[in-house]
Amino acid sequence: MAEAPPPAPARCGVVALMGASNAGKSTLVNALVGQKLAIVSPKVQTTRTRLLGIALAGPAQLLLFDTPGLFAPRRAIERAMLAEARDAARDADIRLLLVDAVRPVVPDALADLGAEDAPSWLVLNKVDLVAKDQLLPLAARLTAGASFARVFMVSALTGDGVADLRAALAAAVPEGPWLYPEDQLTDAPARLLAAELTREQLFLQLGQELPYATAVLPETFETRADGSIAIRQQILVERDSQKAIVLGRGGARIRAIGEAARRAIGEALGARVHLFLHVRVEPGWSEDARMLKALGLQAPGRR
Ligand SMILES: Nc1nc2c(ncn2[C@@H]2O[C@H](COP(=O)(O)OP(=O)(O)OP(=O)(O)O)[C@@H](O)[C@H]2O)c(=O)[nH]1
Ligand SMILES: [Mg+2]
Repeated sequence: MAEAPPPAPARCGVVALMGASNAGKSTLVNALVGQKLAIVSPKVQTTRTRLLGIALAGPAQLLLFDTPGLFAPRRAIERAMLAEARDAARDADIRLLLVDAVRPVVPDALADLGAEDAPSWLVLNKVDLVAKDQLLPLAARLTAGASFARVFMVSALTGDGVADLRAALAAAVPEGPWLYPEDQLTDAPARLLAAELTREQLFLQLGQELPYATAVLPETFETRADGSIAIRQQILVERDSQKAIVLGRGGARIRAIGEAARRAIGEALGARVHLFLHVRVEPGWSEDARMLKALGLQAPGRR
């Protein structure tokens, strides 16, 4: 038998996905990993914490940080979200600036993100929605006066260009041993991913403003003897009136949210899931350092 060629040296690096809210960062992390980890919605400010997605590409392990979209923060929770994005950028080997090709916004905050020594790549996303002849002028405008090492055009939704981007990242991250086992896709525990999937339904099923008044707190997560998983979560709202809307007439809304979340969690965990949701009024949770910590966000000023 012929001897196998020597294996290529292992590579491993941190990639931070940055950009305006709604640019498609979470969709792209899922596409690069090849599995849904990060929640996605048509509303802005869906992602609240840094989420690690782990992708494999040949000899490379890519540690992809999905981050909250950048915007001018007002509430404590928003300052904590911005800090999450900044921290991810600081630790990165490569920063991807994701720009929605339909609404090409580059947040001001990206000018002073630090880590100037890490190369930044421009990724134009949602190219499925834009005529091809508009893309080159747009890329030229965005790169004028900026120092992007590379430019990519992708559709995170259709997967167009994603394999090229993954391969380029794999070739660009430094040589070094993999930091996670090869079958690990994220460092987030299953109970947190499950809470995020419930939060995704709040974003998808509630009106424009209400999702921002809500959070999902994981309570218990138990595997039963029959292999099914029983999950209890609290949905936090700020006021009684919001609780009434989340419950809906005769409890119809919370049932629909619970049913969709239960299905999504079951799919993600590959198990039968029993989901118990409890809506609790917690005035001022989004300003409460203790509550933000329980939700996986460090209160700003404490880091
Ligand atoms: N047509 C199209 N839609 C996309 C593409 N990528 C993302 N979207 C949609 O854009 C919306 C926002 O996507 P997200 O992945 O949640 O965006 P995000 O940048 O993570 O947003 P925040 O977490 O709020 O900062 C969703 O409705 C996605 O389905 C794409 O390539 N093409
Ligand atoms: Mg997101």
